[in-house]
This record gives sequence, C-alpha cells and structure tokens, in this order.
Amino acid sequence: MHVPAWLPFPRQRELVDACREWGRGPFPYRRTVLPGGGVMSVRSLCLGRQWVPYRYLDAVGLALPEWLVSLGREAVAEAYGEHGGFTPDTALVNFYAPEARMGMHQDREERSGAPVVSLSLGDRCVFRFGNAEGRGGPTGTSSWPPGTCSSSAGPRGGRTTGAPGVPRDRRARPRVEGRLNITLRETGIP
Ligand SMILES: O=C(O)CCC(=O)C(=O)O
Repeated sequence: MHVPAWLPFPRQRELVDACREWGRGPFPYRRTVLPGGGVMSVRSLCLGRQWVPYRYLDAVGLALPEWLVSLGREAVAEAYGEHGGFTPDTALVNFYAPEARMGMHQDREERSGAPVVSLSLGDRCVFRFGNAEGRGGPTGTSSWPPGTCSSSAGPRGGRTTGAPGVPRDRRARPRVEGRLNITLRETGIP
C-alpha cells in the first residue's frame, strides 16, 4: 500500500525535527558495518529494540516514543481501514545524504506477520521493489514524494526485496539535502 504525500507538511517537519533530536543524543546516527566488513553509506539509528546486522539485540537504546507508535497505527489504518492492533517495538531511522544508497535486500529478522510501515521524508526517492521469491523475479519502481507512507502486509509482513534510490534530477532542488526514512516494525520477539 502506497499513500503518496500522506503526511501534511507540518507533520513532516515535526518528524524531521525529531530525527535531528534523536541524533544529538547518546546514540547518534552511524554507518552500519556489515559482517563482511562493508560499511553502509546510509547513516542509521534505532528507537526501541536495537537492530544490528542481522539480528535484534536486547540492549537498551533510545526509547520508541508512544506518539510514533500511534503514528504507525494511523498509517496502518489509512492503508487497510483499521490498525489491527499494530504495536511496533522498533523503528529504524535512516538518513541518506545525497550520495547514500541502499541495495536491494529483504528484511528477515522480524518474526511477526504485522505490516512494516515506512515513512519517507525529504528528497523524493525512487523505490525499486522486487518480489517475495528473491532476486530473479519481476521488479518495479515507485516514486515516493516527501511525506509518503508505504506499508506492506501479507505473509511475513509482505517483506519483499526492495531498494530505495534517489533520482538523478534531485539536484534540481538545491535547498533539499538528503532523505530520511523511518520504518516501524513489530519484531515479534518477546
Ligand atoms: O529507505 C527506505 O525507504 C527503505 C529502508 C529499508 O529498506 C530498510 O531500512 O530496511
């Protein structure tokens, strides 16, 4: 489900302010080091349960605020007509500086079938998505303007392979630098 520009501009701005504030705390945005030694170009932080590749830790980090859980419920209700008790216990906040990219991947760490809610802020992104089977099947693209909410549901929360990218014409908007993405997830871990 894809709801372009779902968040009104003042709420987008509040979210951007919150993202900035979280980064000032004791757990700043970091480039994730992958087990093979590669370093992601995206800078990330976690609210609630902490993710490291490729598992969730019991470690305590920044709290996942109740208002963000409520926003996630609103997004699920917008997409599916009801929130279905959606109770995310983690949020991954990604900051894409102008040259940052994320490759095609599939999230496999959550044990829940609940939807994943994704909120996109800042630069418009072109999201390349695959299919539930893997890399061989059909792919498509969808354009996400700022404020877009996207939510997937289905077996394993509808987690298909996907990769966000930034279109080349982004330089036509010189005052905008980068993109933020917040994914709200139920890990299903007790
Ligand atoms: O930035 C996005 O839109 C998606 C981020 C993502 O795929 C992830 O955090 O696993």
